[in-house]
This record gives sequence, structure tokens and C-alpha cells, in this order.
Amino acid sequence: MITLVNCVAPHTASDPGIPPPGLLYLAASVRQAGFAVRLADLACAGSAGVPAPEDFPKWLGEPAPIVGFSTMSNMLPYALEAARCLKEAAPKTSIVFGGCGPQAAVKDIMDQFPFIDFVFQGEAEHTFAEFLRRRDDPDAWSRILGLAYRKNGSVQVNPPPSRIKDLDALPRPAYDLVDYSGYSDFLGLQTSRGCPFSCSYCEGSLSRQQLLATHSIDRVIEDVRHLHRVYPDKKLGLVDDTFTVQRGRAAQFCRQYLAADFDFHWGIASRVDGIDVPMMELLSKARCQSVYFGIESGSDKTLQAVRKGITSKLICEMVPRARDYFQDVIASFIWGFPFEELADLEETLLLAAFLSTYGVRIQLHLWSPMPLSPLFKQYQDQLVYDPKVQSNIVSGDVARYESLIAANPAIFAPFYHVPHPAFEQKRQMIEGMGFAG
Ligand code: B12
Ligand code: SF4
Repeated sequence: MITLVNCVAPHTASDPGIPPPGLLYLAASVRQAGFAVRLADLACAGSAGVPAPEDFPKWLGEPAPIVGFSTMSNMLPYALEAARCLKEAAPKTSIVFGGCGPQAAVKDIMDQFPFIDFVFQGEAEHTFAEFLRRRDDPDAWSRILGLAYRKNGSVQVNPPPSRIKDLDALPRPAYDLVDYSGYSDFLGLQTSRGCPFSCSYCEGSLSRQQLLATHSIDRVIEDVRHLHRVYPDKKLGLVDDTFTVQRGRAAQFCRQYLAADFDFHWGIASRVDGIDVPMMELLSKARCQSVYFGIESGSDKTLQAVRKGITSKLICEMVPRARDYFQDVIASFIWGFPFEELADLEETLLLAAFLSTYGVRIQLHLWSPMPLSPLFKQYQDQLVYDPKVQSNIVSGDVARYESLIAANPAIFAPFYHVPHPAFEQKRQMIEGMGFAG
């Protein structure tokens, strides 16, 4: 038996979000390899909230011999503390870490935290299943791609696996392991993995190789049919980085969706250069209700500097237009890039204000230095840790972890920031306009 734990940052527990797509894929592969699996999702900790790390072992109950933690960067401090407490309570348990949180600092994590037995890099459906088969044969570990382990006390980090190209060959995610009624209104479904763009602030770690791997539309429709049968009252959230990147494929999905006559409403993430009016019409006809656009900035200078590949003119054309077709349009912005001048932020806020007059929902995030992103590499020598200056990507009640974070910039980089011009003035401007950032 394997236990897979989906970690969430404690302060986000009031929003259970969607079941973790990556862990459902992983669980299905583990089962296919012949191992029983239990999913313990901290997002469903309920009204009691996420347990304090010392209460985590009790919350988890009897641990399986192998407990795998899935974490993003924002929940890494909590996950490490919870794992430490679990190891103290159940020393024979093997603790495995995976997910995007540990990816940039695998060796540092193994060096600093001896209670972590293994860390996996990258997509792990094949490699983790292989590890479970070879667990009792340490001589075989050096051949398992993506695995970090200890040999005679020293940490070994194997090369990462290459991207999985044939997604249809993976078993259907283990949807049956979760009770969807404990989550938000949305069911998550992945039709593709990765992204061919190269925005310099982004580290969608699977996307970094810029390879887009896709499920066939037939397979996606099969999964929708399954979910629709079991949870007819939910909505569908496609978790692809940019669903419309292959327009022909997106159109095929819409046509097959319409032909199947599902009454699910659904939502996607897209780019303003990845959508046009005919595509909007088709999406909306096929019951797509919500579109999330990564806009990032109102300043063309900034858009260029972060290699976004779009212009403020195109944003002004496409986003208001999207409101003609979709009930919910979200525009997400980032402020506080290290090279951002006050005038750049003014342009961002003006654009955000303009879009909000169309009923577009605005999100504004302080740039967070994501360690696998190209922009991070450029500024990693200038990282500063100040708990009062944190992006809402990672913020929350981290007081308990401050000394841990401050001592380990390589592991907790997204909690840091890089000083940039006129910071206080910018913050006041943002507050003055009523945006949270
Ligand atoms: C769906 C999604 C969500 C969902 C579900 C989250 C979840 N637990 O999966 C929701 C809506 C809840 C969510 C929330 C957030 N998200 Co989100 N999300 C995504 C998204 C779009 C897809 C994730 C996915 O399914 N990937 C595909 C699967 C196959 O990959 P995977 O999850 O990494 O899992 C594979 C491997 O990592 C590995 N693996 C994973 N876990 C484990 C565990 C073990 C033991 C092993 C061996 C292997 C292993 O095997 C899996 C199968 O191959 C990604 C973007 C992306 N491209 O990944 C962002 C992304 C993961 N999210 C991100 C962020 C920042 C957030 C938020 C912090 C945003 C916010 N400001 O609130 C919140 C955090 C919520 C919280 N509770 O704390 C960032 C994370 C960056 C980072 N380094 O941490 C990403 C990468 C987006 C980005 N480009 O910046 N998110
Ligand atoms: S920000 Fe979006 S479009 Fe840009 S590389 Fe990341 S996932 Fe792709």
C-alpha cells in the first residue's frame, strides 16, 4: 500500500479547489503496477483546517510503508515540517517528495532534510511505478530516471526523465479515489501537458522543455463522459496551460463535445494571441463559460522584456470581446518585475481598470522568483527575504517557517523578492485603486 498526500498551503484550506490531477494520474499508474494506493488530500481537511505539522501524523492515520508528498513551492515549508513529524512518529515509513515544489533544489532538500528518503523529478507515472517494483533493490536505483536517493550516506541525483509524449498510453486518472463533493464546483481535466511558449517568469516545470503533449480528443471525450455520468452537477475545469494553443484540436474538442450533448459548463486558460472571434463563438456554443487570460502587464516594454509575445493593443481588442461570449473572463497581471518602472505599473493599472469596466475579473500578483524560470536565473544573486514583501502566490501565515525560509534561499526562493524601483509607491498605488496585490 502507498499513501499519496496532496499538500496545500494551510491558509488556502478554506478553498478546496479541484482534486490534484497529477496525483490522480500517478495513483492510476501505481495501481496499474500492482500496488494499492490511498489518497490523503489536505485540501479536504474540512472545517478543522490543515492540521499543524505536529498533528499531521494523527490526521493521516496509519501510514503506508511509503508515503509520497506532492507539493508546490508555496506549501513546501509546511510539507517538510509535516514529513519531519511523520518520520518521528513512524520511523520505518519511507518518505518520498514529488511535484513542482522541490524540483529546483532536489539535492539541497535531500542534504538539509535527512528524513526525506527520496525525491522525484518530473513526470513520475513510469519512474515511480518502476521505483516501487525495485524498492528493495538499491543497486537498481541508479537506473531510475528522476530519482534522488542516498548511497552510503551521500545524495545521488539521477538525470530527469524525458517528457511523456503518449498521454493516451497512461491509464485514466484514478477519479474513483476522490469524493468530488468535497471540492469546489469544478472537476479538473487535463487534455494536454506543457506549453510551447517561453515567458521568462514562468516555470510550469513540466512545460520547461516547451513540449506540448496531448491526449487524443476521443480519449478526452471518454473521460468527460465518465465524469459527466458520475458528477452531472459539476462544471469542468480544463487544467491545460493554454487549451487553444492548437486551434484545430480545440475546435475538434468543441465539435465532439457538442455532438455528445453534455450539459456541463466548462472553463479554460488561454492567451490573447491564441484565440479569435470564430474560436470564441465555437467555445461558447460548446458551453465554455469561463476563460482565464495571462495578461501580465499593460506596458509593452514589460511584455517584451518577459517574452510574453503579446501587445497591449491585442489585449485591448480581445479581452473585452471575450466578455461578449463568456460569463466569466479573468485577466491575470503580474507587478514587481525587477526592471519595472513606476510608469510600467501605471500602464498595468490603467489597463486593469479599463478591462474591469467590461466586467472582467482582475487578478494582480506580485512577481515571485520561481527558481526554474529564466528570469530567476538572471536575478538570483539579488534575492531578499522580507516576510512583509511576499507574492500572493506564496503568502499566508508563514510566521512559523520564517527562520527555515530565511536560512535556505535555494529551497524557498519563491518566498523571496528582488528589490525594484519605487516599491512602496507602487504598493500604495495598487491599494489606492482597490486591487489586492
Ligand atoms: C491544476 C493546477 C492547480 C489546481 C490543482 C492543484 C494540484 N494539487 O494539482 C489548483 C486550482 C488547486 C491549483 C492551485 C494553485 N496553484 Co496551480 N496549477 C495547476 C496546473 C495548471 C496543472 C497542474 C497539473 O495537473 N499538472 C500536470 C501534472 C501531470 O503534473 P504535476 O501535478 O506536476 O504531477 C506530476 C509530477 O510532478 C509528479 N508528482 C507530483 N506529485 C508527486 C508526488 C510524488 C510522491 C511523486 C513521486 C511524484 C509526484 O508526478 C505527476 C504525474 O506526472 C499547474 C501548471 C502546470 N503546468 O503544471 C499549476 C501550478 C502547479 N500552480 C501553481 C500555483 C502557483 C498555484 C497556487 C499557489 C496559485 C495561487 N496563487 O493560489 C495555488 C496553490 C493552492 C494551494 N492549495 O496551496 C504553479 C506552481 C509553481 C510552483 N513552483 O509552485 C503552477 C506550476 C503554475 C505556474 N506555471 O506557475 N493549481
Ligand atoms: S505563462 Fe503561460 S503561456 Fe507563458 S510559458 Fe507559462 S504556461 Fe506558457
